[in-house]
Amino acid sequence: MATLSLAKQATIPKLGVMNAVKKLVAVFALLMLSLTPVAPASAHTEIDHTTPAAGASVEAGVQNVSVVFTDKILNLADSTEIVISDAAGQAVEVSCVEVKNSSISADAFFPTAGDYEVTWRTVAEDGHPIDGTFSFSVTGTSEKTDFISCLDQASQGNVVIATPKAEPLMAAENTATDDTGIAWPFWVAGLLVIGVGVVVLARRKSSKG
Ligand SMILES: [Cu+2]
Repeated sequence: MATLSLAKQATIPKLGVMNAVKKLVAVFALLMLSLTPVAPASAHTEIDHTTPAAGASVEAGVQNVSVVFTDKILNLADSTEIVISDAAGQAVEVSCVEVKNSSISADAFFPTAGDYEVTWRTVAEDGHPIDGTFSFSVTGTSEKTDFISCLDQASQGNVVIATPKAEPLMAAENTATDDTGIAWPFWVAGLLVIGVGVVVLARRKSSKG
């Protein structure tokens, strides 16, 4: 028995273990290369700016609320939505919702001071659904006198009226999110390779001692 185990040890030279570790590192590097999305010639659509700006303070009354993207967004049926909620989570009435070229825009009436959150979703020109939220605050108070419905403009040109929903969307990210389907296999593969590496090193140590 003792001789067998000794013979076994002798057949695993240190160099072999080092080569195995090197191979694992190489495999990991290849995995990283194949799984890391290569930046395409045209980057994914991102937010250029919003109005009001995130964190900004605006006066009570009618305000235009918009999300302007770096690229065109797709004007598909029911693919775009913008919901403005007050601090209590109640949806604020919006009007004149437009999806045009690279922006989502709506008018909203803000009667009282407070914090408001804008939740939006749309589809980027490359077909990726994108969504996000941003917040701003309102100061002062205003009477609802100058808020005119723009619903009549629905049939004009490429203006689309998105029906605001009472419930804000579940998405709670501050920035535009893209498809992240590539992230989890990357981490699973990484952890697997690290795990195998640890086992190999542990075996090497135990074979030494
Ligand atoms: Cu994209």
